[in-house]
Amino acid sequence: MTTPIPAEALRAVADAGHIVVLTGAGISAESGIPTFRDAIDGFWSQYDPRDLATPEAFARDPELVTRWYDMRRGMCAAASPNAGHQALVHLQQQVTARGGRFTLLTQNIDGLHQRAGSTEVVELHGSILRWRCATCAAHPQDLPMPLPSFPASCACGGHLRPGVVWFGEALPESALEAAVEAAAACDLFMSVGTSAVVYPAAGLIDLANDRGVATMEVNRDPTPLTGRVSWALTGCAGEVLPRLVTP
Ligand code: BJW
Ligand code: ZN
Repeated sequence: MTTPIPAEALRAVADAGHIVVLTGAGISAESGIPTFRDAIDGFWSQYDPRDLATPEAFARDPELVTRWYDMRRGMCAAASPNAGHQALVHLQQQVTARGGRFTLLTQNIDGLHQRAGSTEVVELHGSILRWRCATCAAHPQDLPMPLPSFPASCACGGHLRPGVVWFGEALPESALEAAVEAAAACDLFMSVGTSAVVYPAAGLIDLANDRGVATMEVNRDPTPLTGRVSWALTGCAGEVLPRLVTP
């Protein structure tokens, strides 16, 4: 179900001086990438993603965790940005053209915002497209798809791991600092396609809510934020965002 968009919400997007958008896996769902908490069919349905996205899982079973990430890397590389990603490119252009500021924070690791044309994207949870050695931190270039072995080896003998942030790991310092600064300064915070349960990203909206500035959610389903935003817009990001942002 897609709700009508209140005129005040449209005005807030059209008039805000500094917009922060925080995206989650829901915005890439319409590109065919399963969300983090969606079940993946077949072999991988027996695993809970929360049990694989940890340093402990990688230490315990590097082959399994590397296979899971390499399969998902293939899905991300094969996907294309959708109307939701494109609407945020238009929004960035419009806000910038009127002399305002636009900050795109994403929890997504798929690189689709950048491929759509968004610039200065703040990747809070890293990228599945960049890998590094878990031992010496070397960054291999041009990783073959699929990887040649599971786990894949570095010249130093260590294992390669995806450049994502696992549960229990710190977010990249510069990304978190940029996110906190922007959320504390914006006059409209939009949360798009995220279940809003993973911290510290889920807490960023409080930096806007606590100052009494406008907040908005765009999501297919209710989340812990739904009752706490100025406008909760129900629907798919690829349908709602283009209606919020007329090109
Ligand atoms: C649509 C749609 C459509 C579908 N249109 N909508 C405070 C309280 C409690 C716990 C903690 C806390 N602070 C920290 C923690 C611990 C932990 C945490 O938050 N746990 C909670 C789960 C309880 N956080 C951490 O461990 C973080 N690290 C940390 O805090 O470090 C501290 C530290 C400091 C110094 C030194 C050391 C440590 C790290 C969190 C990293 C999260 N990483 C992951 C995995 C990335 C790699 C991978 O993908 O495998 O990031 S977890 C996973 O969740 C992924 C996502 O980015 C993230 C958020 O998920 P997202 O994007 O919201 O997706 P879904 O699937 O949950 O939701 C999709 C939504 O879209 C749904 O709502 C759908 O309805 C909707 N939807 N189709 C619109 N078409
Ligand atoms: Zn190495």
